[in-house]
Amino acid sequence: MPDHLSAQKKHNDTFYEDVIAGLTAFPKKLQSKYFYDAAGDKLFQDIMNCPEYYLTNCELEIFSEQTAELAKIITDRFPAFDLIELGAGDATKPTYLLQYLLETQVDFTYLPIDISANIINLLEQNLPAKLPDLHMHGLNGDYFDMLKEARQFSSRPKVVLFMGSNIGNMPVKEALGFCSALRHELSPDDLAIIGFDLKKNPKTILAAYNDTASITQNFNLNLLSRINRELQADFHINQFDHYPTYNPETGTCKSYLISLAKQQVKLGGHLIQFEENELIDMEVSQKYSLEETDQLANETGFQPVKHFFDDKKWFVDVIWKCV
Ligand code: AVI
Repeated sequence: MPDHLSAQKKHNDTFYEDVIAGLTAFPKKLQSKYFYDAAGDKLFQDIMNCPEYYLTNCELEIFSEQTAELAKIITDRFPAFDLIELGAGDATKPTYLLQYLLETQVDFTYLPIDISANIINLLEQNLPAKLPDLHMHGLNGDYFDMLKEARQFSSRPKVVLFMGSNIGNMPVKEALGFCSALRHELSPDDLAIIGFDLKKNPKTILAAYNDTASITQNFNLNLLSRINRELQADFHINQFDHYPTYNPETGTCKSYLISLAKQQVKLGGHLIQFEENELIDMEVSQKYSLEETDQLANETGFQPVKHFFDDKKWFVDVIWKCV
């Protein structure tokens, strides 16, 4: 079997195994990393344009209005470095930083890492047209495998970007493990720039995951459509409803799909039974206080250097130094 086909098969097998494990567990659970097929990517773009979904604009404001200050923290420390972005997406936000670094003739290489080959290909096609002087090298694969690879071909100091509150899609314990693992791949004095969505008025947070145009609902339901299509299941999509929640005590925002009837779903050799009102746990989007982000740094081998806020102080990009 050609390499790309065997990689695709392995991906499908893992997807199938994860879905079966999740839907035979109690409570039922699906992993939000599977939201992002082509339709899911498009729906997420639409979410980012929803008036209620403030996160993207807040972080865009930070990167577009405080670019020089952000750059200075890096360039005061390193004359030359690698700027590594985890989960690069379309690189809209870091483009401000990339452009500024190029204009000020800083010596750096941009290394976007993404699990999606499609995203890396698009970046390699599109970014050189926007930023012709940019040195870039896209890395397609798992974050930590690719960080290891980056270390093998370059010994320059590393600045790792992990934006968009992607860290919020991990439960707090997993975020601790993630930050420790990230620290393990870096060297003393290297930097990490991480975007956290901050605790705020609970109604503002809940509205961001409960938009009036129902795009977030469709984003969640799209995973059931994907399972139908890719794993030959027979979910009746209109028999499930989106139920977002936010707990202001813990900062945990969670989305569920609720079965509107007692029903069963065929999936491979399995028959999955749903009771009426039974839930599928779909996604966590954890919110942090500033103190909690500092604590996360201190517990995982980093030291907070600076906090960059948007005007409303709804979002923070923290700069952490490896100790
Ligand atoms: C990608 N991630 C940070 C988004 C979030 O806010 O948790 C995904 C998302 N889910 C629903 N809306 C947006």
